[in-house]
Amino acid sequence: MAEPGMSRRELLQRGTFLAGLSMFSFPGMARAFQTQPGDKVLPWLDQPGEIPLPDVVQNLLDWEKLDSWVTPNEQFFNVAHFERPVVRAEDWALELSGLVNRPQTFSLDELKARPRKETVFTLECSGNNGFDWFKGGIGNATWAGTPLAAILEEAGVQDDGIEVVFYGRDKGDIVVRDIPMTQHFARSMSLEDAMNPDNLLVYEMNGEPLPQPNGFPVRLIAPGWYGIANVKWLDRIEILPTRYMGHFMAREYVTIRETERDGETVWMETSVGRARLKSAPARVTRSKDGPYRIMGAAWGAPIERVEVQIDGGAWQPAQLEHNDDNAVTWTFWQLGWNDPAAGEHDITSRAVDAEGNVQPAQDDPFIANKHTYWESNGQITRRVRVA
Ligand SMILES: Nc1nc2c(c(=O)[nH]1)N[C@H]1C(S)=C(S)[C@@H](COP(=O)(O)O)O[C@H]1N2
Ligand SMILES: [Mo]
Repeated sequence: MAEPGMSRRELLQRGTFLAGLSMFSFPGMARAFQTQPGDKVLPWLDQPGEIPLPDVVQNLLDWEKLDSWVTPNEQFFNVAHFERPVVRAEDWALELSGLVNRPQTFSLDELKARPRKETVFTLECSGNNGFDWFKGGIGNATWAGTPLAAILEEAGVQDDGIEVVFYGRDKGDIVVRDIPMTQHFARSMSLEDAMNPDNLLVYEMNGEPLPQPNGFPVRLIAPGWYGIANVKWLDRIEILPTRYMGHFMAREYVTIRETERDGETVWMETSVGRARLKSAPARVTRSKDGPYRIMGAAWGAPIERVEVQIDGGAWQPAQLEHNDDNAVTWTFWQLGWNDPAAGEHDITSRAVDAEGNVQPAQDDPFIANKHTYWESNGQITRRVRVA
């Protein structure tokens, strides 16, 4: 939403200015919450429960310990639906086939010899906040690789090629209509979405070779998309003349919403795709000399502002930090909390994007009438006790 008195052009200029400034004055790793020595974290009363699928979801972000805008690799969550294949770079190649004039195979060295591009992107699992144990399926990293678009262009996608399928090395057993199958993990995008210049074939994460749980040696990074689209252990790209309806496109990672249309209930099923506007309280601290502070993050769209509500009271504007004015990296925020009464308190945050969209409340029909757990971007409430 535009500030009063600011033209579109001024806003754009401000955006460019802020982007330049932040690159200049905060080299990624140095960015952090401004915590003072002696700050004490008040533990959340609603701690996430045990992960019921410890083979699938690992290393979730501990919000209370979050202190770096870029998530160190060893603190980055990971999700694997089938297995975590250990791939040796020497035994790996990326195959590009299907409706292309020049099918290609790339070794890791060949990919690394191509133009290198870095991007900072906050990756969130679309299942995050879909369960009480799942609150930390998010992290922010600097990813380095080579643009996908040039590779597709050089291969020459044929006129009837409309869909790009990305396959992982990992595979597993699934049963559909009583048919048992062993399939590789796969996700697809329309050719137009795949050609987005921001998409990278990534071989580095925060300056290190891509860690094995995060897809070594190469993964797709599609900034602005939920985690599921960012295929790890990538070893095959195939161009199809039709939409792809694989397991993780058309059966799992399908959001089911009950909607209303002219008084009729219409059930909508959509494949999980682009990230959604969201925020979360990260932690509450108490400093040595008294004052309390609430800190958190907001992501999924260009963040215009974040507001915080305590015990259902008035929404108070938080102060934004590290707001890169883009849709693909998280913004940190904080709010001073003066003289909270002793006892338990509810803390809720909501983000507002540059177009004025507000992160939905939990009782908003958009969330309340969603029957699957993916894309749970409703407002998050956490609970603390003040002594
Ligand atoms: N090959 C492959 N890629 C995958 C997955 C997978 O199971 N196999 N999981 C996806 C999901 S659901 C998420 S949330 C992200 C998580 O990325 P990370 O493990 O690097 O955090 O990877 C995606 N890419
Ligand atoms: Mo995910």
